[in-house]
Amino acid sequence: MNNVIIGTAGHIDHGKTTLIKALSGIETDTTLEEKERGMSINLGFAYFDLPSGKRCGVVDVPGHEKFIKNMLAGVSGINLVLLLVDVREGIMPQTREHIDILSLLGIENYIVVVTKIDLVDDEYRELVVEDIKEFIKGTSLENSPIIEVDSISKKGIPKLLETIDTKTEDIAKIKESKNARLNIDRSFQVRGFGTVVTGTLLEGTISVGDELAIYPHNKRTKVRSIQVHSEDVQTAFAGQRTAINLSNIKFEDTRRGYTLATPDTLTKTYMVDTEISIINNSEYNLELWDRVRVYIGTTEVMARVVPLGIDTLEAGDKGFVQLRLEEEIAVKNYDKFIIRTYSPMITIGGGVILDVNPNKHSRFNEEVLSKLKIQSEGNIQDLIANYLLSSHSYLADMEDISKNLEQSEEAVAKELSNLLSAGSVYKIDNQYIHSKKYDDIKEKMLNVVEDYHKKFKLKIGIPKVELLSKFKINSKDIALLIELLIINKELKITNNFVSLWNFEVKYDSKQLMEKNRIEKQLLSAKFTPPSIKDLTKGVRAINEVLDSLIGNSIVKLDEDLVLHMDIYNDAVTKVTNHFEKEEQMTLAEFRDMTGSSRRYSMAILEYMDKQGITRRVENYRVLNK
Ligand SMILES: Nc1nc2c(ncn2[C@@H]2O[C@H](COP(=O)(O)OP(=O)(O)OP(=O)(O)O)[C@@H](O)[C@H]2O)c(=O)[nH]1
Ligand SMILES: [Mg+2]
Repeated sequence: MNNVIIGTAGHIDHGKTTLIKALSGIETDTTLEEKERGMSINLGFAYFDLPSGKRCGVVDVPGHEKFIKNMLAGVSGINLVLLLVDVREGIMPQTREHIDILSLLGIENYIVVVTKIDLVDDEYRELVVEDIKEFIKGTSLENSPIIEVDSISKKGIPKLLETIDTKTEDIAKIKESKNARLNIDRSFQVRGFGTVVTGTLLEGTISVGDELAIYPHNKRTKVRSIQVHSEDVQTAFAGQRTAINLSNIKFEDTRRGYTLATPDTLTKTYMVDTEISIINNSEYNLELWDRVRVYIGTTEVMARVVPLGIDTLEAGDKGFVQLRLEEEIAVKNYDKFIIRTYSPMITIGGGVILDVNPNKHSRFNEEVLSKLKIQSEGNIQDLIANYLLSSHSYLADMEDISKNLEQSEEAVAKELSNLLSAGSVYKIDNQYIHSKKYDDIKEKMLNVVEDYHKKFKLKIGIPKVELLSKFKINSKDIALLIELLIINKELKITNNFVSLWNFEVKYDSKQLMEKNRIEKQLLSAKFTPPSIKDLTKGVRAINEVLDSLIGNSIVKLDEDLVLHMDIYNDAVTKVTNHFEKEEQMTLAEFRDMTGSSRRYSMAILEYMDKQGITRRVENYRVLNK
């Protein structure tokens, strides 16, 4: 792992800032107030090099319980935590609260640092270390190394550096992502430069010149320059502490809590479905309409609680909750957050977002609960099926799926092929549809076609454009769905008329007689057919028979003229042959080829133009390529 961000944690005055100074030489308590009061109020930032040469970024957090909000803004993006314990005091309230918060956020890598060992004797120190070991049993810190230091004389610091080096070797690689995201933890104005924001780049890369969006207001900005650990760089990578100089943006539009990200990659929302865990020793429960503080990324918002499938979440419980937020946030599925009570402010739990864009649910809806369960378990195959089933459109392509589920296209492709062979999903032209949605659209479509057949018994089918117009689905998707139904032998298409797969026009004997007569007459008339009026003698029943043959054995050239299909095909062959030798064809040439008149030739060629076979240029025609 190349980029490591180390965070501090621990009770007030336990020596976090002093340790960071011992490691990096950087004093992170920078404000006058911090210096005068001898405590950290806001986040501090530093960096240092490990014995292996690796450079680490550091976020130093305040320990005072009043500033937990700042501490929470600092932990976004941290991958190793130094949990500090003052040897004279042992585990204290904020030691516990920080451990709770970090565990709820899913942070897995810790080093416990026992500080101020110069102030006690060896026996006392050993007792405290034993106590700490006892305390971390069963927590996410169990098995973490415990290092003892005196940050003033730097005793134990080399050992700590070595331990950090080994610890950071096996930290899992940050998830690859094309899209950049950085939760802003500071923003300031630099004379002559304009606006600068800082934060840990959580995913993706940011390069000079990139156009990015600031969420949640979604204003666009451009990257003018980038610094990583005080050095100018062209590109910042995921996992780096980054300072970005932005152009085209007002300073007021950047502040802690906002997010800098690739445009159109986060969802702005006032409501999220989540799974929340309540800490084991919480004195507070979560009940319907409780007002809580939600800390997500570097922001804090108020929210109302709507438990789903459960009435109350008590200490140690884990359950689904819809959060109704009082301000808009911009997030992704699987983002983690912390919940604190409104007043007094106490950490009671934390969770993960399962749906960034849900509806309001009735609280005990089985379908909703089972979907959330699938989201929570995170099995990719189920997630894909879930997504295809609940997305607003019928069809989705691979890019769409992998973007929404934040999975690689490779993983999605593998699972899709499993779903295809299991028959849970259908594929058409690189688009996928869930079998339940397929069944739904199939039923609707077959009903429309069947109704048409009932109404127009002698017509070979419903014109395709008419069928398309019956559905309020974008025309490209509906055309693909028709194609899929044809492939699956539910529908068939003849010259742009759609019918049920098994449908055949059935004539009675009288109609059959008329059919034969019309076809024979048209065949023998070749390129000079009688008009429709002459063929039907204006009789409605005959007209119906003639109508039924359109697209089948005859071609309708215009309102007056029809041609036998064989004759028309013959004309097409003649024209194609002509263009094998010639570039152009005049109306007269066509007339001579077919032995017809000018009037007929014009109608036939105009029809061929409409069919896209030929194209008119000035007073001649060319092959339409
Ligand atoms: N003797 C001794 N003093 C220490 C050591 N580490 C810290 N101190 C002192 O302990 C006091 C508090 O240290 P800080 O580093 O400010 O503590 P902190 O954890 O950053 O405090 P907050 O940020 O306010 O939570 C300071 O006076 C330090 O000089 C140590 O290892 N040995
Ligand atoms: Mg401090």
